[in-house]
Amino acid sequence: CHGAGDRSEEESADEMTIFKKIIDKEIPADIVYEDDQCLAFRDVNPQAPVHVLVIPKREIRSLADVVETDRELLGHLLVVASRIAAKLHLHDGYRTVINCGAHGGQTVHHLHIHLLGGRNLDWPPG
Ligand code: DGP
Repeated sequence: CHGAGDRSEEESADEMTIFKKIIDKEIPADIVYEDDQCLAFRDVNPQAPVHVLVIPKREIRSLADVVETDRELLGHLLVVASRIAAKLHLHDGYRTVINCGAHGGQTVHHLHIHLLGGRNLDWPPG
């Protein structure tokens, strides 16, 4: 998922990610939820009226890097996304997305779930 062909416009492979800096509170974010395992905050470049990113506090580069022992954490991220959607009144529905690697359009190499809602979303994505 992040081999030699992977290119990122925002980050090189081994740098500390911007999301790690948000977790460490080195840079500000509009945080909507936090617990010991994860953090959720508003996307700086929202693609819908509600656009929240749910991330694990542990650094996992992408969905391609998850292993069996990540099962509980990954499930927790989805449960949190569901709770945030309810809290933000997305009663008409919403979408969760995980971009992975170059073809998936991943630009930040720290696993994250996009939670998008508040408008009718098109399908399929571009
Ligand atoms: P992706 O393309 O799936 O890797 O999405 C990365 C998202 O992260 C993108 O929608 C913009 C968002 N983002 C990038 N930098 C920052 C930041 O510093 N703060 C916040 N809140 N969001 C960011």
